Amino acid sequence: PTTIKLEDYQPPAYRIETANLNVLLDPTATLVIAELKVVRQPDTKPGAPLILDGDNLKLLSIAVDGAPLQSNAYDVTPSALELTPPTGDTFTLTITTELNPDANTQLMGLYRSSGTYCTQCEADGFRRITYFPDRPDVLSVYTVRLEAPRDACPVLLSNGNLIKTGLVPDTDRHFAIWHDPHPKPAYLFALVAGDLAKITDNFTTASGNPVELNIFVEHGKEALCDWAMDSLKRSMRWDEEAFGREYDLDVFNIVAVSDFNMGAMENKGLNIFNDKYVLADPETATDQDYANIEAVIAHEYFHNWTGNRITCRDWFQLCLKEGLTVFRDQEFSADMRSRPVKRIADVKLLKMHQFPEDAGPLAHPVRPRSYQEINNFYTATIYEKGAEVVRMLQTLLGEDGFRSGLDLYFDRHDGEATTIEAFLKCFEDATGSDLDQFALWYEQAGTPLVSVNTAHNPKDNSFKLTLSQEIPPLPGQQSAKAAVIPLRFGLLGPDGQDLEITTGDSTKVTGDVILLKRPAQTITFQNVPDAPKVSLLRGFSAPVRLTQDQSADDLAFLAKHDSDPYNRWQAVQTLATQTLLARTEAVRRKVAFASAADLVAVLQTVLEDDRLDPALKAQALTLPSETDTAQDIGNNVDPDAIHTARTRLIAEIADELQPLLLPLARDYAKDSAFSPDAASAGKRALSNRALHYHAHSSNPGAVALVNDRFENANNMTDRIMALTLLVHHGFEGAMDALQAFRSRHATSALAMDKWFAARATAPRDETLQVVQDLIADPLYEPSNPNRVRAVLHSFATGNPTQFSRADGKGFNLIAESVLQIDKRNPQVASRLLTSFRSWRALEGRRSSLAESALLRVSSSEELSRDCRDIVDRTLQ
Ligand code: B3K
Ligand code: ZN
Repeated sequence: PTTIKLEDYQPPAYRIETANLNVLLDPTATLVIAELKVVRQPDTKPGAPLILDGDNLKLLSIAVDGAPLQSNAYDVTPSALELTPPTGDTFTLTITTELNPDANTQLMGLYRSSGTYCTQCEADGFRRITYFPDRPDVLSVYTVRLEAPRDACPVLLSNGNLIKTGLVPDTDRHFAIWHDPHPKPAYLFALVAGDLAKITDNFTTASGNPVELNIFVEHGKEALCDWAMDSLKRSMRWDEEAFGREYDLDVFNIVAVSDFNMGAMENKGLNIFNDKYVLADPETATDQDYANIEAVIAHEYFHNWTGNRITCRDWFQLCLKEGLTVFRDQEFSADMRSRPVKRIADVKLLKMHQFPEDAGPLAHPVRPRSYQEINNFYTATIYEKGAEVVRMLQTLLGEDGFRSGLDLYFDRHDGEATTIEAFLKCFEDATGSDLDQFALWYEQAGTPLVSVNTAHNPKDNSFKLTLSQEIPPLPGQQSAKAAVIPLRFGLLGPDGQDLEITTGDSTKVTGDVILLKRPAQTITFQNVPDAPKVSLLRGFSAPVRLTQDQSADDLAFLAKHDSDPYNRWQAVQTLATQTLLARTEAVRRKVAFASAADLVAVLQTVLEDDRLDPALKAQALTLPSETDTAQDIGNNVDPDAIHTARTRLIAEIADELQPLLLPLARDYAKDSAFSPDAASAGKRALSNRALHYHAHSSNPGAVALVNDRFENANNMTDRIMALTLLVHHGFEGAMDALQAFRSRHATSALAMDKWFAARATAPRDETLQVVQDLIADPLYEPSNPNRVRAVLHSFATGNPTQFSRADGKGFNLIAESVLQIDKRNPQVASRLLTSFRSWRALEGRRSSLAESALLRVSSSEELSRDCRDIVDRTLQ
């Protein structure tokens, strides 16, 4: 396999100024006639070879300036078309290709989902539509004519504005012509054709331009689009207010399809979505779904500026658009909802997905230096760590400095395909700061470990804080340089109030931020009469791990008094982690557990604190997951021991705090009308968390209460929570509930995905067989990525004891499934394969069984490039 390297980047030899596509749609024989105006670049010698990318294309004809080329005048390989062009500065290339959308099971390029034609071109799907320089630094103005039968495809969409529609004389066909005035890379091209319903709304930009907004869905699903439309309008307004960014076309279209490899795609003016991130009503969507829809609609919309108007020079710069756009969607959700609750949710996600990635064989820098398959780099590191890096920039430069740098970026690079260097330069120029060392965040993989030591001297009332940093060695990165780490902090006095900070050294401390720039650094604070409690990394101001000696008393103190809500939550989590680690060790050694009284007391304080938002309470009451705990243990991990320790701890807390938890679980206002707003969602989250504890308790009434919640739920959040508890605990009533849920939701694929996932994640021995049965279920659809993920991905990533079974059968099931899926859809297969990424951290027996399963995948001769890349790196 070829490795593509950042250092090998060469600007394109030819650009395509305009691309006129005429697409004659047919399920098995679509014709694409591409008329490309090619412009030779100043540095390119006249007549230098022109190489166009292609993948799985049937070439019918090719002409230069209208003259057909004979087949000896060009070379076609499986991945390219090469020809010697005319020596002039510009010429026109006309290429006709034939495609078979129905045979496209990879869901890259042009394919059909439930009969609707749609496209996915990022990162390199356009080359599956026509021969083209399929790279993000070739920007072209597109005019697209679509033609299809009127009956089958009344709706014809492409990027930009609609120019013309009409009938094709003497046929049953019609056409539409779309023109996108904004030059764009091929990965942002899209078309959709089919028989779809739409809901319409409108928006007036800050400058007074009217914009038509449409969401297209399958007929009958119109009523499920209101939340998405509302989210879109709020996103558009917010981007104007928060970043001064206006929309720039007459129409903004969103199309929801059911077969989609990822969440959604930001094609210019024509976003295509996995319908999971569009469709919602209380009957089928959870509170989490509502929040996700709001965030993904916003994310794709925000790409219009960060990604589309300013795009990436090459795919190594992927975080330029993704990290920045995730940062923007996080800020949007924080403004729409509770900022601390959103921050905690984002950090949990980062620790759950990105930290393990960054600690294992698939670790890579936020800006990778090489890749074999770019589609494997749409990772938590590029997205979520990428967003954290942008957030640190904001912390370092302050809100005003950050905003002025971003304004300069929009100003300076609008219409360009650019780089991380150019991005950082804008912040340097706007604020006069030097970001050389900061740039290391883009270059080095691995999560820095920050260690903390303190010393209080009552004689001179001084307090010393010594901080050091290191990045543990990784494959291909033996040593790392010190990064610049902004640590937001506070020192708490005996009354729990933040002390006034006095230190002589302003190069290390600015306001409430410590800048850790060297491998180790000591800061001395003056006027500190009593040893303070240190609250470090407030708001999770840097994507690092912290090791700090903190007693249960210190943590209880912080959990109660810290003025930073994130760190209040973190203190509870740290205490819970300490308890979980000690108890996991006790399970393994078969010795008695230490008391959990400290943790119980802290949770009690949380529950009794009337000032706390219910959503925050729910988060504080959620113990670190089994995956988090495995990550904290680091090596020789026994998932069964973690599971046993965690389950027993939950049961103990449930019994101890029953007087507080039971009323929350029981007296929840189930009759009040449903509303998806954040405050109502927070109340549901807290009640469901209490119900979750109660289900683990020794109270004999628990089974009845969970059944009752299932039967009386008036929304999906409550219903699926209750169903999951019934199934995971094997409670009486579970089978009936599964049946009832299935009858009720048989026609909603999104609701049924939850049913499949609830079953696949049950931490029970029989789940292995259940998963095999689920794959054989008539409702299982191997061609539908959401359904495959609901079963297999849920099992592999959400069921640690069963995936990592001591008999290896969980690994084998996933390995076999990967091989099966790979034949149809490499992107879905390789994503599933990444669930092995922490295999080396498992205890000996399990890790060697995981290795055998990986070797079995590796030995397949027909592996896609996607899976080959993942399996090679995972085994390295
Ligand atoms: N840019 C797309 C992701 C494309 C993934 C290609 N394998 C969605 C997004 O990040 O908004
Ligand atoms: Zn994105």
